[in-house]
Order: sequence, then structure tokens, then C-alpha cells
Amino acid sequence: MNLTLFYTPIACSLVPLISLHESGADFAVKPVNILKGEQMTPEYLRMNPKHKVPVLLVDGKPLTENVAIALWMTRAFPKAGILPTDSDAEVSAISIMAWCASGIHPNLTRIFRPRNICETPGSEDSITHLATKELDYAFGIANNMLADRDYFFGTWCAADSHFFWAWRRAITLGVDFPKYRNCAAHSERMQQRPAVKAALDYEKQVLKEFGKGA
Ligand SMILES: N[C@@H](CCC(=O)N[C@@H](CS)C(=O)NCC(=O)O)C(=O)O
Repeated sequence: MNLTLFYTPIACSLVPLISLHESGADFAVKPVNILKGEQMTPEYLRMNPKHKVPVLLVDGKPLTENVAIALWMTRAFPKAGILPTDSDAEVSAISIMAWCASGIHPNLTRIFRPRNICETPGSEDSITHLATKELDYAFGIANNMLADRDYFFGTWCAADSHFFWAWRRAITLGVDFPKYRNCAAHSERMQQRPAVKAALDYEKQVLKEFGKGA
């Protein structure tokens, strides 16, 4: 099986990169500089018309969306714990990932690119304010979920990576909620995992190659 991940540093393609490291799979990574618009080239758009990372090319066939990639990897690498083996927990993990993708991520994007939401000059501060309020609320929910456990389902799964990415992305955007100690502790714990260390080391390397962040 031939696996290639299209990946941008800091972006949510960190989630499958961690899963690939956790799985022990053989894979290649193709860095995509979204600040330079490399996701908009005709070649990239032929592969993913949605102009997004991540894309996991499986034997040349593109698979998009973090939730679907996690589900595919669970089936391809059943022993890697990408999603919990218990079926109720598996569905709950997918629920957390869908929430990260459709509930939390859009607020991060609003802060990153307020002009994509509203073109009216001067609207940026209001967009950032409202998105920050939504993030505060969402991270509060996650903080309660993580109150009595190291990971959402006791042991690591891709839902932990997805939430870890969102929490970290907020910090890189200057939005930090240290009051949510369980989220902060979860983030610290994630960073101790060899797979996460490998992914973050790779991120540093690509950022250096790009010259600046994405
Ligand atoms: N729902 C998608 C979101 C993918 C996404 O929004 N990726 C961003 C980076 S975090 C991207 O590629 N943006 C480039 C663009 O919109 O042109 C998923 O979870 O995989």
C-alpha cells in the first residue's frame, strides 16, 4: 500500500500525520505551502477541488476530511488504536472529531482570516471577538470532558489529536485559555507522545524550508 499525506505545518493535517506515526505505517509526506497558494494550483485542485489539506493519497486515490481519514486508518491499521475498538466509544470519538472539524475549526479560521467571513473594513475585531467567545465555550466543554482522564477515551485516539491540534492552533493565533487546565494538561501529555514529537519535529523542519509559518 502506497500512502502519501499532503500536509501543511500548523494546519489540521497534523491530525493524520500523528495517526500515521502512531500506526507505524510506511508513508511519504508532501508539504503544501498554503500561504503561497500551492493548494490552488490546477494540479492540486485536480486531486482535491476543495483546496484543502489534509489529503491522504491511498494508492493514488485521494481521501479528504480528517474524520474520514481517521476511519479509513482504523480499518487499515486495526491494531493502532486510531479510533477506540469499542463501538460506542468509536462513535463517540467520531462525534468529537466531527465537533472539532465543524464546530471548533471554523472559529479558528474566522480568527485566521476574518476577511474571508466579512469584507466590511473594520469588521475584523468583531469577528475575532465572536469567534473567541465560541472557542471559549467549546474549550470549556472539552475541559469538563477531560476532568478525570488523560485522554478522551482513557487511551490515545485520533480524537485526542484533533482536539490537541485545535487547542494548539488557537494558541498560535494568540487565543489562549490557560484557565482550562485539563485542556492544557492534555496538550502537555500529547506532546510527550513519540508520534507527536516526530510530527512536531517534522513541522519545524518544513517551516524552516518554507521560510515562515503557514
Ligand atoms: N473539514 C476539513 C478541513 C480542512 C481545512 O480547512 N484545511 C485548511 C487548513 S487547517 C486548508 O487546507 N485551508 C486552505 C484553504 O482553505 O485554501 C478537515 O477536517 O479535513
